[in-house]
Amino acid sequence: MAARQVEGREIPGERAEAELAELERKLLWLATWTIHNANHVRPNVDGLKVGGHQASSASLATIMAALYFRALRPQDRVAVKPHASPVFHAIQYLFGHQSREKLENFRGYKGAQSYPSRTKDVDDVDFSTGSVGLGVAQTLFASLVQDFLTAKGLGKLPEGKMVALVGDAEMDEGNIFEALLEGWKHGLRNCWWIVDYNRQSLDAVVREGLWERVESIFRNFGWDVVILKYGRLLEAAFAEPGGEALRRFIDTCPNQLYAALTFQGGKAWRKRLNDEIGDQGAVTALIERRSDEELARLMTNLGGHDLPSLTAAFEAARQHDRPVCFIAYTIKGYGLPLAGHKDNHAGLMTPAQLEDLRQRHAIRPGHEWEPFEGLVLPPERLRAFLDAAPFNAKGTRRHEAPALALPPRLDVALQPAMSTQQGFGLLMHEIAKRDDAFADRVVTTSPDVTVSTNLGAFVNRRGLFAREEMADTFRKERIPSTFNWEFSPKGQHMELGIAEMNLFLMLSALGLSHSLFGERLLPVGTLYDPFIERGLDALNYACYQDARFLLAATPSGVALAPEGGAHQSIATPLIGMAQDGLASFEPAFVDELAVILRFAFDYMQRTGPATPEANGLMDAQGGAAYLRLSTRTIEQPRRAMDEALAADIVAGGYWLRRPGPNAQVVVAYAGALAPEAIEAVGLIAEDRRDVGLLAVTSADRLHAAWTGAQRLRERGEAGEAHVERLLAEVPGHCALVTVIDGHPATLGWLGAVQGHRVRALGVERFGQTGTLADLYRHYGIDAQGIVRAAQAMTPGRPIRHLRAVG
Ligand SMILES: Cc1ncc(C[n+]2csc(CCOP(=O)(O)OP(=O)(O)O)c2C)c(N)n1
Ligand SMILES: [Mg+2]
Repeated sequence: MAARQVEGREIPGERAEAELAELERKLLWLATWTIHNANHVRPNVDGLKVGGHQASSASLATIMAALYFRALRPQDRVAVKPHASPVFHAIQYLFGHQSREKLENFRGYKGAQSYPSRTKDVDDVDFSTGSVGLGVAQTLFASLVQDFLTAKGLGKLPEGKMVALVGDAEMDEGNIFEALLEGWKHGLRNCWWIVDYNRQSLDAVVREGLWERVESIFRNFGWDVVILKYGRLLEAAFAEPGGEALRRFIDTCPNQLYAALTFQGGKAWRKRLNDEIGDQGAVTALIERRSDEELARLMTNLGGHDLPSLTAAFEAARQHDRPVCFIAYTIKGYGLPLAGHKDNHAGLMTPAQLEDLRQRHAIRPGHEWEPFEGLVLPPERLRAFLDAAPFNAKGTRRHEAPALALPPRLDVALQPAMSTQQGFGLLMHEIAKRDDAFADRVVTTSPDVTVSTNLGAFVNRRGLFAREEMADTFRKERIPSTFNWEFSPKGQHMELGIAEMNLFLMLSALGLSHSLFGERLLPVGTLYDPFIERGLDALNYACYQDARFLLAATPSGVALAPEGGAHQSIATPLIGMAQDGLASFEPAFVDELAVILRFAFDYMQRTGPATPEANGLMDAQGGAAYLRLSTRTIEQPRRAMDEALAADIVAGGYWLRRPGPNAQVVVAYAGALAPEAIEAVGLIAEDRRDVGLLAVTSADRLHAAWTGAQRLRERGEAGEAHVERLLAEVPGHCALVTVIDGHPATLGWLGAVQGHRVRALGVERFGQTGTLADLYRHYGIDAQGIVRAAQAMTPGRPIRHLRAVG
């Protein structure tokens, strides 16, 4: 076959099949050796064995060879099944993007990661994987982001395929199906999911006929389905006399039995085939024409292990932009003595088995890591082939995009009383009115709570995104409505269905746009705070990938009092503190929110080196931001926002009322409980001296910087955290009463900073319906609750404003 031109670069045609086959063998060896080395060669002090990689990697080696060495283009992006990470690292090693040192240290400290990681690995990982199902869905949302950029004429690169290598057991994860539905709504294109149909999961062999369910689901959602069941050897055998009987045997053979025979090998296949379909005629002849070894090879020549079938299927799919699900039949542990055994997930080859494999791959001791050791073709030819592989032609593929200039302040007209949610809506509306690149790059998204989280005004101005125009029928019919729900390619709001997993995966894809596609977007997602927990793993995943986005969660705490416990959030402030990659804030007032919002848009775009060791904060590197907001309308302070106050708000707290030198009590509050804290301080102040009031805008940042400062001092360096400076003013005998509409542990640690006694008030139990006043009283987070705590903590006469508890 003549050489072909692909994107101006000549790549070899049929001639290259030999190279491809050799490198596929090499991947199997390198992946297997990497794992073996990690278990048997490198001193393993913990005695921890690497489970789950050897057999899983072997399952995907052929598919990955076909993809990376032939089918993929530089603009394509891939999420690799977690346990195929050794194969991925081996590919990058052959391409020259991974070091031998890191492979030798696979799963070790700072070695190649067990599961491909965008942030921890050095070898050009497109999407991290690990928590099964998430990487798969991530490719779908990345396709939608690519479409968003294309529609706006922003895509500098040719459109790529967003590819997921999916373990068949991953299909049990519900988030995949939630994503499918969303993809269908948005007219998904350019997305390939390749199911590694080895019919095995971690514990078991999968149910019969799973592929039929999978096929019909995908077809229902408008995907092409390509089933790669038989390799070319099998197809040729089917064409021989008696071949139809062989095909029938395979098609009706239960998964368990097929796996067991694969494990047992050629002799077992011969016996079984002769017993079941032997006819002393054509079928028997077909079987007997083959040696045991040939028979074993034939029977395991499934589509997913057949390079020509795979490359042809990928080539055909590249001719159009429809989403494609490939169901590739494979064998877990293919090419290894573990092949097919139902317990092989944690299986590891013994040293003796490894020796046998070494001999079969012609690897000399001491030459295990050499890229072309044991291969037949000359190294120059293999190197030339790797260099010419289209995927690798442009080297690694991380992009960068400059930060967008932000206005010096974000402002909004303050009303005497308002809620942070209302303020958020107004601030976003002000942004929508702007005529600059900053406003044009904001992308909002929400899981069916756009209007109820106050994004409506932004969306009215900036429109909803769809690849094709769609008019708002209510508007066309002249039916009055507050909201203009028009879709167009110009729109900047991605409307999602209710699934919160999809929200976070969408934010993750939008928030990686600068790195994946070279175009910076400023994603803003809104949801009800309690439903963060529904999408928590996807939020964690987004942060793990270092996606940059802003999350506005509202309402929060018991603010939705009449809706009951199902709509109230307790744990989210602690999630905000504990989640790496996410700076969390809980402002009380709208002027604080304006400062924080401006900071968050800046923080999202930072690209400096990681500095958490130095000061506990990620202020050079930046990250995502989470604003816990409220629907509660509260009185707003009238004050000038000077630079010092703004800096304190971003650092996490400031004195609303400074404690005097003899202070007996300090009340520290976060968020919408400001009025209760202010009222309580007024009541306490009549009977206790010098009472202070500390506004906490970010427990997360206060805590992180405190930890950082301690670490610095332990190393003999200077460091003082903002919270240490704030509390240094408070006399040692003074008591702290902290209060938050959330779990009390969020602020309870404040007592440890300078050794003050502390009583932490908050919500610990599921809520119930009621008015806000009812619930604040019920949880003891009303002014009386705060006064009661203050009295119990401090000596002196009874506080006269404390009512007897009835
Ligand atoms: C959310 C989540 N749950 C559980 C696991 C543990 N786990 C890792 S792989 C796996 C199943 C693997 O089956 P499959 O996807 O078919 O891949 P194969 O083992 O066949 O290579 C499980 C349960 C995980 N990584 N993530
Ligand atoms: Mg499997």
